[in-house]
Amino acid sequence: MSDRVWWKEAIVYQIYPRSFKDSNGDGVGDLQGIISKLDYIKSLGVDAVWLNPIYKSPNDDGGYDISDYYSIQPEFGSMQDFDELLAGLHQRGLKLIMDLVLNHSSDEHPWFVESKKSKSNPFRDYYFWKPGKNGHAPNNWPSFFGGNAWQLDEQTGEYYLHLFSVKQPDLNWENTALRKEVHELMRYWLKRGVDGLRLDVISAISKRTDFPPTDTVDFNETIRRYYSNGPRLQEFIEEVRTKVINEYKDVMTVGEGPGITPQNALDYLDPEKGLNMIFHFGHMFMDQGPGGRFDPIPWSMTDFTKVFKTWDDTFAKTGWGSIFLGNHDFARMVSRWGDDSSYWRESSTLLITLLLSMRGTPFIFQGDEIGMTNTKLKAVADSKDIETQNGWREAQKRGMSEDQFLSLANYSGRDNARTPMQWDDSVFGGFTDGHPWMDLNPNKSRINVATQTTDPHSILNYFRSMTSLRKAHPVLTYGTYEPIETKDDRVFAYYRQEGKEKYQIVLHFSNENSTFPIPLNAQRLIGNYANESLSLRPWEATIHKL
Ligand code: ISL
Ligand code: CA
Repeated sequence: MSDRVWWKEAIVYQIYPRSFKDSNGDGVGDLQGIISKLDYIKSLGVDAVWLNPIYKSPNDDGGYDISDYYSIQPEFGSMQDFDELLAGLHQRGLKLIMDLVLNHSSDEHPWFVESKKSKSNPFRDYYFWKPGKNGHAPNNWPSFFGGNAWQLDEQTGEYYLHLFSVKQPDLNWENTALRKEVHELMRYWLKRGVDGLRLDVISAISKRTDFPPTDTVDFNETIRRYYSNGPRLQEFIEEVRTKVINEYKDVMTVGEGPGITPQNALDYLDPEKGLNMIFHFGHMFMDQGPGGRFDPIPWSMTDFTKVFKTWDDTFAKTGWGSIFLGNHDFARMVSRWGDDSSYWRESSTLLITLLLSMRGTPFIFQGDEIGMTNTKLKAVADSKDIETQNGWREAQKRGMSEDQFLSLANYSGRDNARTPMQWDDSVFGGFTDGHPWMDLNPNKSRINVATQTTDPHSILNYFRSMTSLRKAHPVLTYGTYEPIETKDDRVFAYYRQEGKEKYQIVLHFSNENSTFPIPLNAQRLIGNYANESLSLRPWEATIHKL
């Protein structure tokens, strides 16, 4: 167990501030709200908090469109509130990871406002501008949020690149002055005492500046081949690491890596020159067809378990993995991988067992510790997400009905993850005293923190037991990962081992019964059913020390 560092041992709790806790009755979660819940966060047994973006933003894409990297979104509070939050976390021994969005800015950022003014503006080159081709966009790149990724600007008659929404123009990292600005803003937050950075779509910061047209209709393939892993990626990351990150002690970096593959992931993770970790989407994109998020395809348990093996093998060489089963961009983990009706408790706790017994730093999304589930939009107009709104616009062009589209959005849309946190069974779930910016999931009266706090068998209390178990047995953090072959593909089983210390984890992804041998003399450390049994019950999860 050499090479011990805090971020390998940390369990990270992800907070979507808009939906966590409102302190002043305007219906929007805020920093004072988070401050009021710090003891709750600490009680979970986690070590760090990752905050989704809290910077000034027109909020076209949930704050991922930043108009000022140096100030706090007024709805969320002030810089003073931020310092208070940071101090409050540190007092409790918790670290803070900030989310920096550096692949693009808001179109309302002063850089873009300038850049738009004329072809000769000094900020022109901070973004990607191109003339059209025969009256059309410069190439056929599709945007993540539907439509073409180039937008015509009437004033100068050129197009700018926006891989995400039209209000998120891509920043041009080829420009040295822009890169200096980026380094400066990172220093600003690190100087304030932030412990780590999550770098949004870091895989896309280096563009193929000849902008070759994509020749595939498969969106995720386009991400892999055209948007990610560009020619200067390693150089840009190395510059960030050596000129900025290394100036501060013990700072952790985790990149978000849509489009990375096991073959190129390690390019990001050089111990001296790279990031510490990168989120891959092996399992998250598994059920997406060529059309991406709103084009679901079936997935199998074999595909699912293979992802963990492939990626553990990758990071076993160098680097370090990160484990997550949901976040603010995807469906709720229990609705997606578990059974959120008949076996809601069992499958939630099974997924928690998986998350906290894998090699790699676990990231848990707010609400998953109480088994929050997907919500149901009744009309597309109820969606608060630009991806869903735009997806519907595109779907209509293909002749889809609203009901058809809603079934897709309710399966995989981002609104599912973004409903307000369910603190208690009151009208607005204890999230706000005012009117919430987004409807709560109606199941808040059944699924909430208050009820689960007092129930010893709750998902919440199981989560706490799992975090302390992981801490008590460092082999669950550092030990090797070895999948066990099983006859029943609904049984996901593996060993974690270091030297003579060995653990067996068995996770039964099914509503039926099954069996799996437990070696004699094995000691059961935890399980999501009260007693041991010779058979495997629906969604049973166990950890044994061998
Ligand atoms: O969710 C996805 C698939 O549709 C991902 O591809 C996701 O859009 C992608 O990983 C980028 O996500 C990040 O950057 C976006 C922002 O909307 C997401 O919330 C953020 O996590 C643009 O900044
Ligand atoms: Ca508020």
